[in-house]
Amino acid sequence: MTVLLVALLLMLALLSFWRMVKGKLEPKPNYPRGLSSLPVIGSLFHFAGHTQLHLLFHRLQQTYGSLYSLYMGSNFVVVVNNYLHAKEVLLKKGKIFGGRPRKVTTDLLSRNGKDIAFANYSPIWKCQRKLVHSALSMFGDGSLALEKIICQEAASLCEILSATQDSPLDMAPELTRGVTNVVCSLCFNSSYQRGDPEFEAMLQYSQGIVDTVAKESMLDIFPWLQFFPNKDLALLKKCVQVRDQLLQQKLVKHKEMFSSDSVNDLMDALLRAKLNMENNNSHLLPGQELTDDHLLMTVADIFGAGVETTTTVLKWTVLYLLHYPEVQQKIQEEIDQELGFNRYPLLDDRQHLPYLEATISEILRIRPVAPLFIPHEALMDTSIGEYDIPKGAHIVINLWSIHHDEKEWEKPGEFNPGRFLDKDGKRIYSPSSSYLPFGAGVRVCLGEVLAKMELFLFLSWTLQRFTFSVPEGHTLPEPEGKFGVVLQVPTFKVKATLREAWKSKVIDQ
Ligand code: PLO
Repeated sequence: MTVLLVALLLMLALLSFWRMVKGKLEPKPNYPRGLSSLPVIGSLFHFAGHTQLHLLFHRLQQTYGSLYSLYMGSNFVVVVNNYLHAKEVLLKKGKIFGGRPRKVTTDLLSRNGKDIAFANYSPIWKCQRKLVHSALSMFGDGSLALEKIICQEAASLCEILSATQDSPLDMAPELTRGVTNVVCSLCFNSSYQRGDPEFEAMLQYSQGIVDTVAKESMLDIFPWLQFFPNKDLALLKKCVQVRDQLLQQKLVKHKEMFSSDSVNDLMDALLRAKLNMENNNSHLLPGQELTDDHLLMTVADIFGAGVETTTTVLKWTVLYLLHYPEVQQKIQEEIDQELGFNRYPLLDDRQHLPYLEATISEILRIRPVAPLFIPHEALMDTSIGEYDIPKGAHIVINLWSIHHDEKEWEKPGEFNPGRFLDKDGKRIYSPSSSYLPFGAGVRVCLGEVLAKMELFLFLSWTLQRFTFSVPEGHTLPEPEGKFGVVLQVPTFKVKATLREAWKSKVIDQ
């Protein structure tokens, strides 16, 4: 008996010794330095009172360095504030970091990730992206059609500005309608008139979605909250329902009118691809077919992204022009010199208007559309720099920090379009690689070309004809954005004054 006991004790001692040795031989994973955390809530107590997450994450670098980790509830999150690490995640290891964390709000928005922006990396996702990419180049970049559509919308915006001239105007809905009509032509081959009730409904639901989705809210951190009454969740559900009804109507109409010989918009292109895939069903694996849900959610993404992002940048630009009238004047002088007053701007003029192009680049730097992008998820154990990253970690890339890095940008807080110009002021270039307004890698923005076309045309058209200023009795709007899925611009009014040379002219296209 005693022999047995001694043998047992000896075995236990050996086992623990072996474990200790093994522990020493196998080093602990070297995770990025972490914020302190508590069970259940994780590191959330560091966030108390902070709604501007991008600014908080930027500031935390002072204590924790540019790459650090924290717990959002029980999720392990790595925050990347440096562009070299960001490029490692997005470009070098793009596929490994190509996942998206599942969230209550984005699952609701995208029918459990059947869209592009919030869906995981998968064969069907790659197919959706490819389809959208080729549709965009078919209707957009490759042809003159889109340029014409944007110019039409820019002209209609100018008409509204001249009709409301000199009286204070909230430009937001007007800009949104212009941009919406461009995306509407692309997606559905249709457009909205001013005051169209469907457009008003769209404005409302879209705002509701922007206010509630993907902003690291408690609902996303603690998914069980969805089973309790929650104001944000109720609003999101209502808005998604309105959006889905509108989309469903469009799908039904497109199906009725569909002919594979005449593909006029993105919805037609997706319908054709779906039919083609069904006809060659030998290639279809279960769970990999393009369903109606995939189709609707893809269009919803392109539509939502197309509207919300470009409109936001246009609003930021007008806001900054109010703060910097000298920049506005310089853009106008350049337009006057290169184009004069007898013709309207075209895409070909981009190369001749470097100061306007530099202004757009600077706006995208100083007020990035998505300051934290959309979080990525590591699909396997991997690393960033010298640090280990476990499978399932959420990666938040802080584009705000990348665009405000003092080692990369001179006085990053200052608005200075000139930084994007060579010393003769004739050519646009990026003085630093710490600049990723459209992201990079496998999930790079699909709409970059379209967005740049729209920004250039809307701004050159309006600034050729009008000067923006703060209306009498109004104050300059603060350039503070509100953090969310996009960095939201405050509401403000402008006075648009028709420039001297245009007073005797009619705006025609
Ligand atoms: C904007 C509100 C819409 O109603 C739905 C929508 C769809 C796609 C989202 C977009 C919103 C916000 C900006 C997003 C875009 C996909 C890619 C883009 C997140 C929520 C960015 C900036 O990454």
